[in-house]
This record gives sequence, C-alpha cells and structure tokens, in this order.
Amino acid sequence: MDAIVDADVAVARAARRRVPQHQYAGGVPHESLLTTARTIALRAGELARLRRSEGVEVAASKSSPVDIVTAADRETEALIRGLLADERPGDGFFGEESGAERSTTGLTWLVDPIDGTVNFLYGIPHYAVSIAVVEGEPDPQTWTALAACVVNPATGELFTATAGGGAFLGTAPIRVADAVPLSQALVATGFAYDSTTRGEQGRLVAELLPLVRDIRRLGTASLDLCFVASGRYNAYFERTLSPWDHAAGALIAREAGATVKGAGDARPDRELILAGHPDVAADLDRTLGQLAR
Ligand code: LIP
Repeated sequence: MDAIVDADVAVARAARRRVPQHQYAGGVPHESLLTTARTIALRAGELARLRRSEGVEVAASKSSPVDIVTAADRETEALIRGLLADERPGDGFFGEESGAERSTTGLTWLVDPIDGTVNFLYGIPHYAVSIAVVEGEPDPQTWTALAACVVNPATGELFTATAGGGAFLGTAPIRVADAVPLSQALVATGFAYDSTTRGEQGRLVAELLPLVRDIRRLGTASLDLCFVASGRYNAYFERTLSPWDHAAGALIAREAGATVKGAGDARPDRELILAGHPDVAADLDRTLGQLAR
C-alpha cells in the first residue's frame, strides 16, 4: 500500500496548489471534503485489500441469490461510517450495507464500501471503494455532488473530483475521450441482479453490439464512470444502479467533461445512467431509445 500512501501525499500537495477558494458548502471548502473522502477511502481500501488477501467468502445474499455481500463489505463500511462520524459529526450517511442516517448539516456521504463485490469475491483486481459527499437530500434527482473519490485498492488507482474543480487520476487531470461516431465507440455497460431485468438487458446489448466498436462489462459501476472520465471508454450506460454505485463516479465523469444523464431529461437514477463525451452520449442515448422501441 506504500505506493498508494505516496500517491496520497502527492495528491494532497497537488490539491493545495489547485484549491478554488470560492468553492464552499455550508462553510466547508470542497477541497477539505475531498481530503476527508480520499483519506478515508484509502484507509478503507487498505482494509479491503487485506481481507481479499486473507480469502473472501459470501456472508449473505440480498436482492437475489447472485446479489451478495461479504464480511469485508460490512467491515469496510463500518470503518468508513465510524471515521466519517468522528470527522464530520452531523453529516448524513447513505451506504450500501448499513443503511441511512439523516443529515443535520445539509451534507450526506454516499458510500459503496466495495463496489464490484463479485470481482472482489473472485479475486479479480477490479473493485473499488467509492465515496461521495452531496448537498441536499440523498436523492440523485435533487442532490448537488460536491466531492468524490473512487479508489481501486488492487491497482492503487485513485480518481477524484470536486464540483467545479476538475477530475484527476492521481495528480493528473483527466478528460473524456474525443468524440467518435458510435460505430467507433467502446461502450461499457452492466447488468442488474434480477434475472428478468438481465434478460431484457441481454437482448438490448445483443442489438447494440453490431452498432458499436465493442462492449465491455467489467463489473464495477464506479470504475466504469471513472473509465469514461479518463478516456478508457467512449461511453457507459446501465439500468438499476443504486445511488451509492454512481454518486462519486458521476461527479468525476462530469468534471472530466462527460455528459452524465438519466432517461430523457432526468438526471441519472435507478432507471438509467448514461455517460460519455456529449456527442457520443447523445448518439448512444438516441440509439438506445430506438432499440428499446
Ligand atoms: C455492482 C456494480 C456493477 C453493476 C451491478 C452492481 P456491487 O455493485 O458496480 O457494475 O453492474 O449491478 O450494482 O453490488 O458490486 O456493489
């Protein structure tokens, strides 16, 4: 984890250089919220990586037999929740494994302790700790995302963003890939845990596949959005995500220049999240609309 800690120090130094001093929420600079998110995400990532190295088993299933939780998910969320309560008492909390706590400050933390749990279970080094802080109710239709951090403990990659302050991979600013025709676009997606929804998603992907460069399904929504932000995918879409899956990645993608939207004029939510360079996102949105008819 030394590389991650070194990277964290470098990121903190870079952050001090780029502090947009006017960005405050409730008296708290966005950069200070990001420092909290980053410090806690890195600690949580160390714990997740340690537990992965010790071996992982399914602790329980949730919405369906393939929607699973491990003891490490719960332990990692408990660590994050405790550290946030110490550092930001009164802020709300909305996590995947341990439920919600209402905010008295107007700020709420959205946490997926281990996004990509199935990758984590199988030892595939593509999972993430995802932490975002939003102003307002923890509802993606109304919240204002302020700061976000997504770390992949297996690779040490750390994606961050603040509202209006840009998006970064480590200390390097990131941007979405340039526009390409949809036929040249590498498009990522993901699938729900519910088998009926999966069947519909499979049929849609079968129709989309001949129209694009290729499809990716790497299994971690927060990283999918960060990969759009860093130009590794041209676009990404998924249905049935929960707020903690996309809160951090959506801000990072938007700050990197992506359009991040839901169905029609809606903001991203459970029905749809779609992200990409604005031109590619518009093409993909139109095409998905036609295929869904
Ligand atoms: C998962 C996502 C995955 C998506 C799944 C699920 P989990 O989160 O990141 O990419 O396709 O539907 O939401 O369950 O691993 O935290």
